[in-house]
Amino acid sequence: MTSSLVSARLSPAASPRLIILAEAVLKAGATAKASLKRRLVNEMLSKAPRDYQTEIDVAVERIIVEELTKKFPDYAIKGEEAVGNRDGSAGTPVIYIDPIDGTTNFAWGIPHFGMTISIVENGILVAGVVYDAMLDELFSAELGGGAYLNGSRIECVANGDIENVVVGAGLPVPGQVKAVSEEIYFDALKRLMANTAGVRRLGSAALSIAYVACGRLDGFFEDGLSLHDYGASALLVTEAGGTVTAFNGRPVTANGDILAANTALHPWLAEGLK
Ligand code: 2AM
Ligand code: CA
Repeated sequence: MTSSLVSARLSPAASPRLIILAEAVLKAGATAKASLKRRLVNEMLSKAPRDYQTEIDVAVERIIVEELTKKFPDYAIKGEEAVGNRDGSAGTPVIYIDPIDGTTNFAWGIPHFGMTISIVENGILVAGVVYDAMLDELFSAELGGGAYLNGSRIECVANGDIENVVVGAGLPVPGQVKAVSEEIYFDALKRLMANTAGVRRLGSAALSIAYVACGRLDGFFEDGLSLHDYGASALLVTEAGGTVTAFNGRPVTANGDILAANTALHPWLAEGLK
């Protein structure tokens, strides 16, 4: 895809480096899409119980790393699969890559996974892309530049009408919930089932949070995420006028408990996680 075709899918004011992130993720997306199929457990690596890695997680990260290493020779790289990780000198920007977010979906052949890259500069998220290769949907955002889906500006839908919200949430594997007790977490899910229009467990935190940014979900929470998973999408939500915090309503920490929602709904969701 030529640079001008890629640019047409971003903000008209997209920086050259956002265009490079988009080009890299689109290129890698073709490989991921073509490789989707049901895999058996003995065809994968288990990084930990219930935490899988397919050969495609690695191959796709390699494609992204090769592109970005050329274009950003002095940036640090932190990929989830550690294919080409490198440190930068103090103060250099850091590129975070999650080649396949929703690896369990991918490994079972379920066509819903995100591919995501973000840039953190001086500790602040400044740019990010999230790509759904199956639907060819490219989400992108830059700090202060708004959030976009395939070249159209997106915004959270300010809907706090509890009976008529749809909320995404992680259904945790054992040990994933740490920010609150499992009892509080499961009570929060029950509260959603009892009061809202529906709860969705889509299986990719990156895409679910991107869905909050464009209003397909009113809110989302999951514990135990890493910056690789949520960085780009968190920037999408804040640039789309939404709110992203830890479960307790304070700034997100390295613990990775993430509560993203439109601003009208966020306080009600935070109340349920107390
Ligand atoms: P991943 O696919 O890149 O591992 C699914 O619940 C979401 O949580 C995905 O975005 C997944 O990212 C993330 N996640 C974080 N820790 C996980 C774990 N231990 N097991 C499964 N998914 C995990
Ligand atoms: Ca992953």
